[in-house]
Amino acid sequence: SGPSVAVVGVTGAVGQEFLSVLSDRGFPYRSLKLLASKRSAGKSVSFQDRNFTVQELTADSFDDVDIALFSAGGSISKEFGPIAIEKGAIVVDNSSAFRMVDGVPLVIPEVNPEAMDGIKVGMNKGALIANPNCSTIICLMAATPLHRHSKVTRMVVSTYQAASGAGAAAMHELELQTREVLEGKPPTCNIFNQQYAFNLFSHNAPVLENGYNEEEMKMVKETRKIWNDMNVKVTATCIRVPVMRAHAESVNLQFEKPLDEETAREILKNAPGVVVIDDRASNHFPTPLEVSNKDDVAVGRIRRDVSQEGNHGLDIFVCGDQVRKGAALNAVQIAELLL
Ligand code: 11C
Repeated sequence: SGPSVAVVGVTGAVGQEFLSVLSDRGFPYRSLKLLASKRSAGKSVSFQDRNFTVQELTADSFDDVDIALFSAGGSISKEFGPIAIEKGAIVVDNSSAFRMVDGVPLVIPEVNPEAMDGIKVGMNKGALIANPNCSTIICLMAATPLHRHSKVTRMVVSTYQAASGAGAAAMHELELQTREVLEGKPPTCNIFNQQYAFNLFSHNAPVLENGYNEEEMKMVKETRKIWNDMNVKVTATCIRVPVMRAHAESVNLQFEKPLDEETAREILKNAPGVVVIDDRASNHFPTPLEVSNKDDVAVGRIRRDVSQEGNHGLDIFVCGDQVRKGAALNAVQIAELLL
């Protein structure tokens, strides 16, 4: 029993993680279809002690599909998302293609589940729910519980983003380059056009007219949509660092009403999906390695911003697994809300 589920882009880093998360959470399904490009069609994937054959994604793939989890890039979502909806499927889309479209819910289940109210399997029509950008999800998992207590008026984010955000090929290139550099060889630069191992650089998303890159503007726009607050001031600087699969973010928050650091720490300790790692005595704070393959987002370095009056500002440091909470887990949690 349960819905019939399709995974689109199953051979990618997030696609593979969809399978792990579905299994870990015991997601109920009556059938499972694994879809990918023609290149990957025919491959065998083992899942829950069964072997599945990857099928080529075509316009006919969505007959009888209730929930389609998409993570195959924006152009595939744009082409096949509307087809899936037309066939009555509910699409949970990990790409940026539809996030900012009016009427498309952009959901982090711990933050704004109400945005998808009324969308359920069995409602006899298709729909699409967008999964936010991973940097936005990880940031808002920590910032929202504080924002609910004392409204955030301005947020300044600096990211330290892992290879996984650019896909499995980028993860492979980081590993390869690390080996090459240690062996004194010139690093292979296919994905980023510059040395990644033992280096860091501005996020690879295209730079826009205003000098921000697309990743930074996603954080600005998606935060406003998720918080349903067009006035919140957000600015971001996004950097790619040579870390495998978890993003770190420094977040500076300015509040309308005072919020002291002790209260903030208590709020975060009680927030679902958040764990506080904030041990000043032993200098132990969140690290990408510590959150890798974990569901929870870790928060630490919780401190009063000394540049602001009284308790109107806080600095926090957040780490979250980009492939898991930043993508696959969040999407599967959305799918759970559909049941
Ligand atoms: C990264 N967040 O870490 C990006 C990748 O809008 O879903 C995903 C881009 C997106 O590089």
